[in-house]
Amino acid sequence: MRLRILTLALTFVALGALLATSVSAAPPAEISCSNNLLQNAGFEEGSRKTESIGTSLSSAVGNAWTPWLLRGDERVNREPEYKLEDTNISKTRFRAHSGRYSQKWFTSWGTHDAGVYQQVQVPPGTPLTATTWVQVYSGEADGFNGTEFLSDPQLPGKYRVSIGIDPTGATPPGVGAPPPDTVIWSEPSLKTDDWHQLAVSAVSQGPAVTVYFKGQPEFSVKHNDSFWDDACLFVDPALQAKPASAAPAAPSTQPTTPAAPSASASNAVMKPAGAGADFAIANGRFFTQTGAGQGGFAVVDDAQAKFWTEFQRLGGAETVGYPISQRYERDSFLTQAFQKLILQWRPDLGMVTVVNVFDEMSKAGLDPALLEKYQTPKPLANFDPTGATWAQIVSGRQALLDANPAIKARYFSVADPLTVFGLPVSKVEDMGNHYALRTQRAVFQQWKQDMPFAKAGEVTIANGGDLARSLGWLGGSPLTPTQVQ
Ligand SMILES: [Ca+2]
Repeated sequence: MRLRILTLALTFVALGALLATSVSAAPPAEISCSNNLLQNAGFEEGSRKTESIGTSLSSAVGNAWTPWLLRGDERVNREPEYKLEDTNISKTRFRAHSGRYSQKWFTSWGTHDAGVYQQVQVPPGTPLTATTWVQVYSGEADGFNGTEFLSDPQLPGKYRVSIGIDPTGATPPGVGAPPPDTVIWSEPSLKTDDWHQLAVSAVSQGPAVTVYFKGQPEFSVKHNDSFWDDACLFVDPALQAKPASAAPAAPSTQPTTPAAPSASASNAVMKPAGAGADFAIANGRFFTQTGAGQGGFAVVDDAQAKFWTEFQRLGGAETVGYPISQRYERDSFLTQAFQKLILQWRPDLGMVTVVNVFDEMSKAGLDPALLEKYQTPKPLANFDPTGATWAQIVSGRQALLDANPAIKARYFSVADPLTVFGLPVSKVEDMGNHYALRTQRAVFQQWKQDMPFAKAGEVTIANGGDLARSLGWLGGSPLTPTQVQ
């Protein structure tokens, strides 16, 4: 204890020297929210205890959000406690930006490097802006003025807050791990007490982006609390019309597409908005759409395997997706991962088979993550009748599609749905803003409302290969693109 008092006293001396240089940035214009892609953005839709996913304290986090934090010692990077602030019972100042609740995390006499995140599915190449309102209460003294608690200006915690977007949709591997290096962060704000808005912009690179909040006090004072409310993630077409540096709080560098080689004038396959070029190479084709500006992946026929022939036979990019890996060996078969399907060359058959990627992720224990992060229904257990023939199993499984004619029509829209999608493995489930049905190799989503990438009523197919990569199931596979000269 004596050591701690000494440490605090030294901290205060250092703080006094820093006060003179304290500055505050001019507040930016308020950014309004429309067509919010975040769930539970105002923290009014319930919370859950998070001990089961790795927090050690009795923390609770708003539904649809996941905590992240670094673990240090009791004073530096201490694990914060997460709570929903309930302004109906709060005796402090008004700590919800709107509604009844805000998300709060805090440490007492400790710093932290922590926050929450939420992953959102968007198509690659989508320009996005994320915003949130935040309020900070930080300092050594309680600062109670009779009606509310105010931050201590004499001995502040120098509590920095920022918002980030990971354009690749990556998430930390677990509680205790930092956000990925790929996150683009807003400039940290040091403002205390008043609600103010943070903003950051990015263009999505994969099938999802992840929105992060971060609180990071510098000094281990008594109060290091932050409150977060009314977040928003929206498609921001303005980002495409002006340079990145002109956008509010935009990253200084945007992903760039390498100079297209002359061959790019050849026939292009179907490509999503914002995608780069693909072009013919010997015995196949080279795709830069999934190279994140760092090159691309070849799909070719050679003496070992005929991925290019098979890619075309299965319907090309529309059905298979663009390649997201080099060739690699899995289960002793030569394998290549694409956005939608993962293909394995079978020399015994002279053709590829499609990996049952959702069945495999289920075996790997990823059903909870698939449900939480991608609203993928859990598979049915013991569904097929004992002793059923293959034809009876197929018939019974495909009858699950009858619950949603639009999803059923999309499933049967390909020539060989069993090969491309596999058997249905879930019922049609209501996921809030869409209905979802899971198959062995794909997830079908019918949207209830207009989305940036789909009209209300439209059915889209989640990219199984991309989800597998995002959840780490492709870990160890060669995912680095080949450079383009
Ligand atoms: Ca609220």
